[in-house]
Amino acid sequence: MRLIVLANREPLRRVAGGWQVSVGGLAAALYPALRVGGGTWVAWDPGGEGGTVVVDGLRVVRVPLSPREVAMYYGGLANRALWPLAHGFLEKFEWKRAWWSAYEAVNRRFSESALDAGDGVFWVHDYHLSLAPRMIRERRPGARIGFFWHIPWPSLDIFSALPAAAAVVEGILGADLVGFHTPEYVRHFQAAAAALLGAEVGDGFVRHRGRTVRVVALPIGIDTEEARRLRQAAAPKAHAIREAAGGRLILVGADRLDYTKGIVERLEGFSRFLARYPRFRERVRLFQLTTPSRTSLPAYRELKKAIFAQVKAISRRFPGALVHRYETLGRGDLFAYYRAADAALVTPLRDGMNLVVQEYVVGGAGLPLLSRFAGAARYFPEAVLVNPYDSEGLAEAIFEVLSLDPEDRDERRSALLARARALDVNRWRDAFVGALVGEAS
Ligand code: GDG
Repeated sequence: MRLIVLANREPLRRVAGGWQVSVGGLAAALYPALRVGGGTWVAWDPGGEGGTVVVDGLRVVRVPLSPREVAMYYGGLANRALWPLAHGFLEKFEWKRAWWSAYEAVNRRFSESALDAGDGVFWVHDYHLSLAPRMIRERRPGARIGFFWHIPWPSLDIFSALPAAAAVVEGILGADLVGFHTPEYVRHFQAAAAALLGAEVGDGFVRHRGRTVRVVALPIGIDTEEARRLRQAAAPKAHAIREAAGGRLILVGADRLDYTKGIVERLEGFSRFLARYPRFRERVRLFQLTTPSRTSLPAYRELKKAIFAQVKAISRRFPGALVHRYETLGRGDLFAYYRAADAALVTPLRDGMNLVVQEYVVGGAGLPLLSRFAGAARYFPEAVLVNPYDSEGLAEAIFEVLSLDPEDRDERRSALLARARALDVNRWRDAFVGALVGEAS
């Protein structure tokens, strides 16, 4: 079987004298499946040159986009329309017809590049490329096509705000198999298909225009073996972090700078915790690790300002209790913080799944606080589940997690570890591809 993956981001990073397949995330997970039979990955080329590169047996077809297309397809439709809507942030949702036209054109370009890659099984990823399954189907009706939506699928009343809502659902239904992280997102997608297209829906399927599309909940995990290795290698750096903290208990938060991640609300909760439990003021340090993201968009620039102002205020009020690092850390450094931390604060306001909590479960030393509104909450019930909007509740949960009986904590940790292993990303990939290809026989 030859796999042809379509995803916005390319699975490459530049190294001296050429390219390397990137080490983390989706790329690393799909790579083993792509190498079998000489797979292809179609992605946006941020350098704008285009062309094909072959790295370690993987062909990467790079789609060049003009700056205008990037601003409209990626900065506009994907990240100012679909992203906020999918996460339930109606007040941040914006719509422009020109963005939609650019989105259609770019989806077409990706689809054509994928079709030009020859015969194979297509696997399309995420909200940037929702129209590609149908576009591929139109040109190659017998194709085998899978689609995975990595972010939440909102309820119908929210999704209906999108003027192109029906076209997005119809685009996705070009696939044979559609995957989401949770049964709730599956139900919401089916409700949209029924209401907007008049499709027939039932247990695990949507029937539309004479075709039956399977719709499944298949939660993504992390590469647990890689995380275990990173944890082991992080021992010296974790020790140095603890030493430098001078005996304080350590908390960690790690996120892309994004309004869905609840960073402002988390810092507010932390500040309340320190105000309410004075004896912890000199006994705790929170490392908030924030990776720059979508920096050209106004909402992200405003959020950055708000976070920096808040960090300043908290640091003034409680010296030494908060360290904010705004940069992209290497994986080794990230895992050193996980390993050093007595608890993690994973408190998104809404998240399709959330991988950070899984990384902390494998790489960390204590229990995570986990938002009820992350897809991961239903798969990690032994975490300390919180409502991220409730700063007083967060303050109490921080107290609770730092005061847990060690036996209880360790039991819950083992249970969480078993759950992370069960979701391993290699299983996820094999389950999705297996279901997709199995349907062909
Ligand atoms: C989307 C959905 C879904 C973070 N800081 C650094 C760094 N990271 C890495 C983490 C983790 C990844 O970024 C973030 O993954 P999440 O799942 O938490 O969030 P999104 O980026 O929003 O991902 C999400 C996911 O897709 C998969 O389907 O779970 O719900 O929103 O791996 O470790 N990595 C490095 N330096 C950092 O400073 N190297």
